[in-house]
Amino acid sequence: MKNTELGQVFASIADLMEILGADPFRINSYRKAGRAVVDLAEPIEDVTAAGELQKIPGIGKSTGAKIDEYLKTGKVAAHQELLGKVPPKLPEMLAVPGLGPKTVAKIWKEAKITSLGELEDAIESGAASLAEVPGFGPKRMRQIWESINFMKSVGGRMRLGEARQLADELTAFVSKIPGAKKVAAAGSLRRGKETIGDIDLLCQATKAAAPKIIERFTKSPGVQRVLAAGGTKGSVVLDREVQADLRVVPAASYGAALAYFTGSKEHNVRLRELAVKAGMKLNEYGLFKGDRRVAGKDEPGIYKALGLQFVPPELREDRGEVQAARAGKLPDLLELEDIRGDLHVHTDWSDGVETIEAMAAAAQKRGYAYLAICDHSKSQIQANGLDEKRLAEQVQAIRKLAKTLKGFTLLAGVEVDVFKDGRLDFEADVLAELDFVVASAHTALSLGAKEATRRLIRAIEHPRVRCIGHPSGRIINGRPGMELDIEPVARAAAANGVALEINSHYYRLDLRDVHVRAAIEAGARIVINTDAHRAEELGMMRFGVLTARRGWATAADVINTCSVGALRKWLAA
Ligand code: DGT
Ligand code: CA
Ligand code: CA
Ligand code: ZN
Repeated sequence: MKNTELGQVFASIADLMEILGADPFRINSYRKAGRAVVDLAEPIEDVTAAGELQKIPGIGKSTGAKIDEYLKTGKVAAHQELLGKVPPKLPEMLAVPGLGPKTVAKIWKEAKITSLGELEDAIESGAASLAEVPGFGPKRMRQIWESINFMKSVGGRMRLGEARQLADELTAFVSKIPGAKKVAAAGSLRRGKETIGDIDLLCQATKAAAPKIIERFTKSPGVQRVLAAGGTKGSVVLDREVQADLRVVPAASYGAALAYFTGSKEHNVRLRELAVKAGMKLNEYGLFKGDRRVAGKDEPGIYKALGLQFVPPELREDRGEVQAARAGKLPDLLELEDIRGDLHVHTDWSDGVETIEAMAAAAQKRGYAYLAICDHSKSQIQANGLDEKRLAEQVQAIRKLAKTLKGFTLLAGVEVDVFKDGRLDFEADVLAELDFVVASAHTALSLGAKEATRRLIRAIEHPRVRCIGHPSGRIINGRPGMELDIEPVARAAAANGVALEINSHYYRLDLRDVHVRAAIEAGARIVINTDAHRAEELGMMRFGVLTARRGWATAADVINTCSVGALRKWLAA
């Protein structure tokens, strides 16, 4: 369906008209048409084919004709004409958070700047032409500069853990506003995606209370600019140039809105198709049979009325979950509470900040049954990696402490470096002294798929290795890491009793979701570790679990859901 594309065309027409100084009334009619198309529950193609375009509020004769034209030719001539009237790279400035058409017009007409690159140069060099534009004081310049940098560094997307933090703070704030009943984060954040474009919050309240809630929301701590504040929706830009939207909805449609704004867009499309087939209509207000709302107050009710199992948010990516839910074959996903221990943490023996005792105590406090201390090996010089002698001393210290701990198992392990060719930083007899061996690549991470796969398989085939740590070595928004051919890696892991790690740190989340699923399908076991370098980082486990869920993992697929007894058995095998 072409609703989103068309919505973008109309939004672009409106932006260009605004830059060119057209009649506000006409600009507004295109914005309205754009929203109407995007908000439409049915595919725009179907509505057009049924000759019902003009019935949509917000679509007039002229916008209707343009929809027709777009569906026939894939273009809108008037849009092309407008594009021809501005410098070709001018529209790219509109992508900078906080730069709207009016500002872009000023920058272009008064400072003669025609692209993002020129804008950066002008700010950097303190160009007088820009400083003379009204409204471009030093503060505004700095804001724009920060926006551009943020956009470039992370492609405008922030890491899951960072977004979670901001969203939790906002949610807590909004929950305390009088009249706010339920508050929840929706969008990609609720789905646990590794990066988040913007934060989507939902609040249940009466229509009467809504404007006041929006107004208070725009004054939340951390708000830098207010983009919009209406009767039921507010949009703000937070300190780190992240956008957050709050929508206030009544109780009767809270579940429908939660489902709609949780997405993904593609999952929503599948649900709507099912609804249409069943002679119903699904949108953010509810599931309707004619004028009667058959579901909408809660999410489970919607799935049920569509004849589906409840689909957990992490699965809503249109990766076969709707078909599975229809057949009653969704996996029973792993939960955070299923995790019984962490098998990869660091201490002050290498580059961690806490003692062995402190890490063990923190793990016990979390209710874990076991913990494996896995500090770095000798070639990790900058991380104060252990040589054979210090490793032996550490093993002694761990075993001594372990004897004193009641109802808790402390394992002596190591995170041994895997060299470029797949050999390890320690000899087999050194590794034989340990309870658990994590093998990780920390260098030469730009290997192509073939070499990387060979490298990891060689490490997997080492008789003492039981886990491959952060298999690709990527850093989200930092470096891409090695390309893995996950299937052969997972098959080798399965054959050799090696678990593939999901590293829970939100900088890594490695294995990533689709690799988790492929690895499980190839028969491999997964282990979810935090790689904590301080006690509080044990809390990163939640992100690893989200990633596992996005990879369709059940508790049985994950080794550290086992009891100590079962873990010991697996280790001995
Ligand atoms: P993000 O913010 O890029 O990380 O990804 P999302 O999934 O949070 O996307 P966002 O913020 O654009 O929209 C939130 C949800 O709203 C999205 O997952 C599904 C729903 N949604 C937004 N636009 C559309 C649309 O044009 N059609 C449909 N069916 N759903 C939409
Ligand atoms: Ca979002
Ligand atoms: Ca959004
Ligand atoms: Zn580590």
